[in-house]
Amino acid sequence: MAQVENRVYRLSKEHMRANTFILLVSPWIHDFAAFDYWAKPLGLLHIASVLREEGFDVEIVDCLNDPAARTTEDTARRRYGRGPYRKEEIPKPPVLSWVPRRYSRYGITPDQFRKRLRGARRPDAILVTSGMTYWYPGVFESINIIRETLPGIPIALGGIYATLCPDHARAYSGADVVVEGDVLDRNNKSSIFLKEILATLLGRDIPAFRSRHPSFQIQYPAFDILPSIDQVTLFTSRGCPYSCVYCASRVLDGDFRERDPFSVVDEIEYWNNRYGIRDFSFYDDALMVNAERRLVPMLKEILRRNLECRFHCPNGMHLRGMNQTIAGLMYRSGFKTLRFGFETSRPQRQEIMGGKISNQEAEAAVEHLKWAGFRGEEIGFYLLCGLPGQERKEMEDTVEYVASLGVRPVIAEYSPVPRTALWPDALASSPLDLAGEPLYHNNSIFPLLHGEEDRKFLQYLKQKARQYDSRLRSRKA
Ligand code: B12
Ligand code: SF4
Repeated sequence: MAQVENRVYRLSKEHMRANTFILLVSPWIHDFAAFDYWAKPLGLLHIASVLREEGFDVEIVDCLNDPAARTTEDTARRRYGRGPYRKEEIPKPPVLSWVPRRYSRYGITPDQFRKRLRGARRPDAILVTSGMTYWYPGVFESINIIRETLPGIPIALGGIYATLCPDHARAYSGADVVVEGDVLDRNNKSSIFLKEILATLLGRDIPAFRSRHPSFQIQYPAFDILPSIDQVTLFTSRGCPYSCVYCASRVLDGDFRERDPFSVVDEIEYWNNRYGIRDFSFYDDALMVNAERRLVPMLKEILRRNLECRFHCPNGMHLRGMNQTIAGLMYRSGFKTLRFGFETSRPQRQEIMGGKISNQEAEAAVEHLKWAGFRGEEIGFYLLCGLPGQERKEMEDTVEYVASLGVRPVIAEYSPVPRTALWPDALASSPLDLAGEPLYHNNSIFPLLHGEEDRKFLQYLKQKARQYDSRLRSRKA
């Protein structure tokens, strides 16, 4: 009986939603530099999956994952699902006119964007996502063009910029609704939240959603609506149990939640079998946490099912907990790109930054990884440079220390992030109006060290890191 009732409910709900068409938009990046390091609009694709499951018609216009977002040469340079974007130089925003670098729009051209918007059926509502806070000009440009091309359609804006700078987004983006936070996993009430957003946009009530469970557990993000896919991005967990002072993970994702490792392997197998995808990247903030009950069974299962895939970890993993078993399983199951968050070799600062790793533990982790078969140039340590109060000597010592371990020092310039514990210190240390202007959060302008001397120092440090890197590569040759 329950089944019959369910079916009647489902039919009537689908009937009511039939032909309600939601267009999703993933906007451009405007920046001094951008490279596709396995970037996908994962949040929007999760939303697409839920909406489709609920009977809505869904399409996406993706300024970055459209085949036209790459020139033929860019496509030829793509490897393992990553590569350069097509770019077009545009004027710098006036507040960045002093930065001695070119500024570009990355992705498809504005005309191609208009064409994609006109090519789709007239939508009932549009959901626009956003990435880094300092990428908001690309978001605003997309919303302006949507307004011109498809006047009168309600627009909601969500994503990372909208969550971290909601007042700015409400004041200037031009969206009808600005949504903060994670819409899918809010204490299992997320789909109710998404339903409310749609009801506001459409101006009518919508029947309750069926899916009340955290969708990332069971519904795969709708990668198949992208115009092309050469890699798939995955989560095995959301959030992070740590609370590092410079990080917004908790604000964005809430509490730490883990997936069943076998369901992750099912998802990998699904994309591999159905779409021939071989490259997978993990967006987890805490892939290594609780490895014995998540990562280890997942890797064993990948090996058991004989899946021939390549795995990439562009988002820094934790070094703590790395042992021979994990390193061996990672190597054998096809991990190709390893990036770890190391930050600094200064023990005092390691403590301040959350006590996630010590030099001794880092050394042991490198030994295990190399023992398993990874080469030095496959292992990158992210180093945070330009923290409030950080001296040049500390940054240089850290680069040298990492090079001495025979792995790659990868310099990550500190980007001050609103709503983090370090934000007040960043405001106090920077002469720039970080609170009023998100463009100043850009790591490319090294927001806390932006004087001429500091810029030269950073160039020197990057050059040094590159030299160590090429030494590692030539050792291989
Ligand atoms: C994966 C990741 C990366 C990847 C690629 C990201 C990309 N797509 O371009 C890599 C590793 C390359 C990267 C690099 C960097 N990153 Co990063 N990254 C992340 C990470 C871990 C996940 C982002 C993500 O995709 N989440 C997954 C999806 C599911 O979430 P979502 O998109 O937010 O979507 C949900 C909601 O927002 C909402 N939603 C989304 N869109 C919409 C639309 C509507 C209409 C609605 C209603 C809802 C909605 O619903 C979705 C589902 O619930 C975040 C941290 C985090 N936990 O979020 C940091 C984060 C975004 N990165 C950050 C930083 C600092 C960086 C670097 C600057 C680090 C450095 N110093 O080098 C670089 C900069 C790279 C560059 N210049 O391009 C900062 C943000 C900085 C900022 N000012 O905005 C974050 C927040 C981490 C932090 N430190 O706190 N990053
Ligand atoms: S920096 Fe990494 S370890 Fe620290 S809270 Fe953020 S995601 Fe977690």
